[in-house]
Amino acid sequence: MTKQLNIGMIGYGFMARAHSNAWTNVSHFFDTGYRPVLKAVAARNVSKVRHFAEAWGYESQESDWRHMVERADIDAIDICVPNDLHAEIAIAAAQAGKMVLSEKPLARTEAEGKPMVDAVEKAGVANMVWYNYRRVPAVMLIKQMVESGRLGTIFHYRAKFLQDWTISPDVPQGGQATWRLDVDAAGSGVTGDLLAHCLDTAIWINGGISSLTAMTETFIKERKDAATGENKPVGIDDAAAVLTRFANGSLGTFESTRYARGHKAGYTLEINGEKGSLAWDLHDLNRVQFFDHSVAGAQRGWTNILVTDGDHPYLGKWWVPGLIIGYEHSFTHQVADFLDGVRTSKPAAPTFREALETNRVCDAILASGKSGQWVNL
Ligand code: 4PW
Repeated sequence: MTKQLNIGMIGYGFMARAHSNAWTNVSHFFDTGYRPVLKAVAARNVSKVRHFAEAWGYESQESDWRHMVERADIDAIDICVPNDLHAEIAIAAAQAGKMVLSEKPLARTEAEGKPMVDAVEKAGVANMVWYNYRRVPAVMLIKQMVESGRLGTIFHYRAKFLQDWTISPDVPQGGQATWRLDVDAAGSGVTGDLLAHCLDTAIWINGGISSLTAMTETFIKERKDAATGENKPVGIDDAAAVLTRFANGSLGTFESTRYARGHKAGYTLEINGEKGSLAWDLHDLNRVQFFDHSVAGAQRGWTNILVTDGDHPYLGKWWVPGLIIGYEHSFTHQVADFLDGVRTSKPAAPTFREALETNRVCDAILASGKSGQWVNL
């Protein structure tokens, strides 16, 4: 019998829309045993939260997330607010016995994330961090191909996440749309916001990172505070380039920046192994590029796997073979896996504990960016 699961959303920004869409759609396509209900949304700005509630069909609204966490009719709290609020909300929600889902990164630092892990584990509540790119079918297929040995020994893992939206010095820091530039709210710049995705995918596919060295830069040193209009120093990293060694012996290179003119969300990855290579590009997200060295002679070369068939990860739940899906589906897949995890008591990854590792690596990148030294993890 399908059970109702009442969702309490905190926040009304871009990510709250992506998550609300997933909660709304999941039971139309996936049989998880649960039917999420958009029960309440909380945020301080009463008129904006009302507008959001109406647009998405939330049954009620709260102006203080604390009230929502205390409500008996809420089963799961979904945190879609700036990073500095994740810990306090997640810990309160876990203590109130709610399932907790947090937008990435788990926290601003590993130290801030650790009590969140302790809280959800002590309370025994289901928990997950929204690293959604794992749930792109093509990325999941890459994971399956690597695991099944199609590449053999892995030599290189390479990933980039490129944007260009902060090149103008007129972009302020702080505030609704630009909190990602305020170090107090975000904890870091591209490292926690963009590289964290690349690292999460990399660790999931290729295993743990054992050491790294990083170069980070803040190109624009002062920006206006969105609230006061005063100039203040910029504390985030605008760009990061990282060299890593993985525990399996392979080498990693990672780059993220918000200063790559022309790029808006340029997430690409490539893996090179003894028997072949695999590559993926977010802007062509239904395709995997595969070089299979076992193909003989003249026919050997890069080929396309169009990930649109019923036997590809998640695809059998959507349309007829050959039809494509998009960014938003990765969130629906993550919700489906989360609900399956609740039903089977096999938690969907990444749990808070698993996502803490990405925070640990991010901390090491920022430390190495400052010191110029290699860091052992
Ligand atoms: O999590 C990331 C965001 O903060 C996203 O995946 C892309 O980059 C889109 O917005 C930012």
